[in-house]
Amino acid sequence: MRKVYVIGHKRPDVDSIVSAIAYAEYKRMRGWNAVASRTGDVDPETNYVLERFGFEAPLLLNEARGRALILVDHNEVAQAVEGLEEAEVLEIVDHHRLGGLVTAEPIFVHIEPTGSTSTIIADWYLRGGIKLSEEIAAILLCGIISDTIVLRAPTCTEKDRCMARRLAELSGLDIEELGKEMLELKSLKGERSPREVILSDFKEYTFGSVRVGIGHVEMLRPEKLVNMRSSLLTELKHIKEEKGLSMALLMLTDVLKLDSYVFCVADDPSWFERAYGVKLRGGMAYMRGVSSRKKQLVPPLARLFGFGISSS
Ligand SMILES: [Mn+2]
Repeated sequence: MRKVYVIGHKRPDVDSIVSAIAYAEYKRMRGWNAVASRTGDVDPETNYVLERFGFEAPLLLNEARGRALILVDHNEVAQAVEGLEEAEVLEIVDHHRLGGLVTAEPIFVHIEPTGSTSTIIADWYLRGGIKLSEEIAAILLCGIISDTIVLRAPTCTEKDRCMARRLAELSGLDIEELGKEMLELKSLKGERSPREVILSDFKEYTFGSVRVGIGHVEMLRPEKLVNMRSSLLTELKHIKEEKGLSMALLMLTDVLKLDSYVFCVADDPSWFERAYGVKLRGGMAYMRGVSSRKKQLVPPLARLFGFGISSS
């Protein structure tokens, strides 16, 4: 039987890794030859989740040419494994904006604006009456907690809360306790070099002909990093040039206040204010009530630059 690789985005986070593991398992129980995979190293938060609940990191796939794939937790080519254009995508299960992928065949797509991909997969397990082990329930709960900042982010929906409660029951875990441990581990990202901070969770987006990169770090006490703003801005500028981007942003979210410091380097300095209605001061802005990249930083850019969908 043909092997199908279930894979999340580059620079994988907890949700990307655990969705791949749980959905591959779900597909295997339905008779598929599915293998959980990843493209990139696991971060400390993910590593903690895998070790605590007894899972190996998914198979590392640097290149996907000629392979059959199921994409979880992303659907944009710029965020996907190398060689995607020459791979066959069979399914997409995701909670992000549609990012322009084109396929040869009709495929199964499920995109739902939930707080995490783990929420969608947990729902399928529970509704499909498929046996959900304590361990899979535990890692799916971690996926929800990690993506929704312990159910507090503006992306968190009633469905996320409901799934989290049920998964907590099934795995015997306490959501707040687990959340506290994971937030501490997320904050470790803030102790790296400026380059590692920016790239630890860096996603690229295409809006027509404009390419934008946005790094996101969620942490306790982001002021520690704001104090090194000039070195962060210098490094952000390097990364923007290296990757040939028109604009590069770095979002430092305070996970207790759910506000963010946003750093910006752009070809046109007026883009930021036009998109967000906030003025940059010394390359940075403090944005109150902003903590979601996909819901609060990306849509204004899509509206400013256009979507690049041809109407002909
Ligand atoms: Mn996710």
